[in-house]
Amino acid sequence: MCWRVEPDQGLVLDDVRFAPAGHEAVPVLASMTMGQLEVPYDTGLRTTEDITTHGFGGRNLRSLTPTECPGTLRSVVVPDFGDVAVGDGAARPVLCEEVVDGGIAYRSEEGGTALVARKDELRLSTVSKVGWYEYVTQYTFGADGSIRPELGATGDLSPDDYTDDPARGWPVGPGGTDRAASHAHNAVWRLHWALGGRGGQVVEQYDAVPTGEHGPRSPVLDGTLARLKTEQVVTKADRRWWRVARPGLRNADGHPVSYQIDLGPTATFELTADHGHEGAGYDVAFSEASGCQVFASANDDVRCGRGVPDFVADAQPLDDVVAWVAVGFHHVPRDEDQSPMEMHWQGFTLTPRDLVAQRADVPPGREAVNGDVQGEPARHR
Ligand SMILES: [Cu+2]
Repeated sequence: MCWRVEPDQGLVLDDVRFAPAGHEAVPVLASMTMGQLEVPYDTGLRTTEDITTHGFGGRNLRSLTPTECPGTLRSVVVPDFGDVAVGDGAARPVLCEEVVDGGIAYRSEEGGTALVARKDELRLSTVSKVGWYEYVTQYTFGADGSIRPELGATGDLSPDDYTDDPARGWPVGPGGTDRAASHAHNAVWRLHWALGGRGGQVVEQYDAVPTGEHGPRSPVLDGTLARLKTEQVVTKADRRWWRVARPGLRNADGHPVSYQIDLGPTATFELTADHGHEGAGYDVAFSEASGCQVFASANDDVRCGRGVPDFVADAQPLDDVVAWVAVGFHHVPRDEDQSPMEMHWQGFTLTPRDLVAQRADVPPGREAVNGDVQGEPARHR
């Protein structure tokens, strides 16, 4: 994996690979970064485009200290672009690299012996100050191969965005005064897939739907995988997820390797620039990779479209796949937001599905457990 900083997107990760224990590293993503962040206020009076107007890089990308980063601080020359002026750049410590505890990875007890391990996670993060808000751009790589892109927001409530309307703000001062305006943090990540290398990628949508039939003990559901052959936008539903697979690359069980896109909590949104476009309110979009389709909205190269609805409009066949993952957080301010504001998080998870034939780090004694073992796993050796 490599990292770099762009004036608009801030942190960009390139050539992301994962090496399960005892296996060679598998290429997963050609690149991963933010594609847009909009903050529209419920009053209708203001929207900021924090990536394309202000930028997460340049001067907005803040230098870190061991207080923010107990791990390793990494420096890079950050060109001095910012909201105010353009000057020279200097090498500054902007990237935090740390290994953090990810909690219990597994526990499996048999015959009085518990096989248990915690998991390590590699975490990369940067901090960008945009106006009154300070954003943490964070990517967490689990030892299980999972990847968790997240955006944290702290700093302070904008002093310019108070309202008298109780439907559009929450009082954060004494009594009913000082209603800080509600607003959304609408983020879109851009993931350029390269499972086993660029191209040859296939996108599928999984749905499990109740049939209405009840078996003797439980309701009966039908699970289906549907191929998404062309560029399109998709929306969330219960028990729905998507995966990017590479049919030409199979694990030892003969299953195509894939990664699953799991949306966490999200308030589905339309970016303000997409208003009125068909398919503007998407949760995930899949487009064929293009070097000039960089931002989810306000994309500056108009020949390639202004944003995601334009990128998918010609329904090209998917092969070299970019996924646009949209996660919205509606922020109703509360007294505790002052001051400073406690960090709030939004994001999603990429989970390996059949990258290897068993878990990525099989502990001793479980090597033979692969499929229906007709009994207790530890006794089947
Ligand atoms: Cu907020």
